[in-house]
Amino acid sequence: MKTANNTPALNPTRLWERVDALAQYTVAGQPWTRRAFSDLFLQARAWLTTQFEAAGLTVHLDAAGNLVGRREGRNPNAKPIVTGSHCDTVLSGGRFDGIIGVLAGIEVAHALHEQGVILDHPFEVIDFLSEEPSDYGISCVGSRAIAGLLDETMLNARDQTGETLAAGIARVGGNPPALSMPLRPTGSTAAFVELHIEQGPVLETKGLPIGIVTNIVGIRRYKVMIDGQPDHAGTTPMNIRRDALVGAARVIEVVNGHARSMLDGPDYVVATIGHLVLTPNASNAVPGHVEMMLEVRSDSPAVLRTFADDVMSGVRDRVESLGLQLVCTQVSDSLPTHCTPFMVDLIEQAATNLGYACLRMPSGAGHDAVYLAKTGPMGMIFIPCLKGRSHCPEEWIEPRQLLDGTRVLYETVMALDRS
Ligand code: HGY
Ligand code: MN
Ligand code: MN
Ligand code: MN
Repeated sequence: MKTANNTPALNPTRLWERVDALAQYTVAGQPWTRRAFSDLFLQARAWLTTQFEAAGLTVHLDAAGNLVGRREGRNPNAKPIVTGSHCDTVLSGGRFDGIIGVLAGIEVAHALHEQGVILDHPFEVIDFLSEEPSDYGISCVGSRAIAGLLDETMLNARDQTGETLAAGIARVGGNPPALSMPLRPTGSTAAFVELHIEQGPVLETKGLPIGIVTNIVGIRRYKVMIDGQPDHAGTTPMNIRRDALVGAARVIEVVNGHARSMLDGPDYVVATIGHLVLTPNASNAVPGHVEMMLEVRSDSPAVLRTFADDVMSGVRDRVESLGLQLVCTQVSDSLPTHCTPFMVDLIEQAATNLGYACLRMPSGAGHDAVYLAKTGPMGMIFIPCLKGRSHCPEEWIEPRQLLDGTRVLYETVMALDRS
């Protein structure tokens, strides 16, 4: 099962070739973009299916549109050991965020298949649908559904074409009516472990090859709408304008200032307005309407609960004094999540057994693992990425780093199977 130098029979060349192959499914001229629910995403899914099958996995789509590869174990009553992540990207994102968790899972399955190793537990590799915030405004669509947390409001959310999330899920092969219940109830998995790039600078700065995640931030997302009045930019005097973008600028300034004011506090707090749609968006028209997305992340439930209200109550007068209307509506919520302590220990042991120095650390990024934690024990493995950059075309890792992470994933799966 292991080659001479104590390395499982993983095939780093095949693994990296899959990274390159999957990266080709990107919007021409907009590397690297593969938005969930898009035709390109479906083409990538079709390719992934062939790779799952080549790795000896039987493949099916679950009711939430997650692509599930499964390898049966010796014990038909044993709960599955599950790994996976997501192959969708943000706009002009990277080639590794989420993707390496799916491809490393396939490589572990492929090595088991080639070695004829039958585990005690079933082993599953999942490509979760739409981990990134989708055009419907909802992130972690497939993993939320697994936990039974994709509610009616979310399923009825519409994208800019007017399609509902439920219709989108059906279009990619899911079955929305089956989503009123958790697809995987609490206790239905033996364990879930996800390999992911750190998307931050800590491991690279410390020169460490492996991170073991201790906890994952909670994320709250809000739609902020500012209504003013579109007018001619040349003939409307400054004192009677109702310029929605000026109001948006005041909100953005207060969001940023409020999060900065917590920099030296006890909690991890970041807040971002990264998506903004301006109407009519013409150089010679006074902006009439702004719709933007606010996201707040923290390891403190109290901060998540109060941040947006504190900001809006603090800025409302200054926006409404411009003759504008300000409406802030919560769109989604994920609580801060702790990785299962024995999983943290087990991953650390696996990495140490392989000779890797490693670091226990929090995740400022959200992950599907947050929702898989509802189904059973959960752990995450981090590898460094270049300058900690992610959600941008500069995202990069070296083949060696991917192999390091995949070896730790393999050892973790084997240790879970023995436990
Ligand atoms: O946004 C996140 O935290 C993740 O990278 N999708
Ligand atoms: Mn991401
Ligand atoms: Mn990700
Ligand atoms: Mn067991």
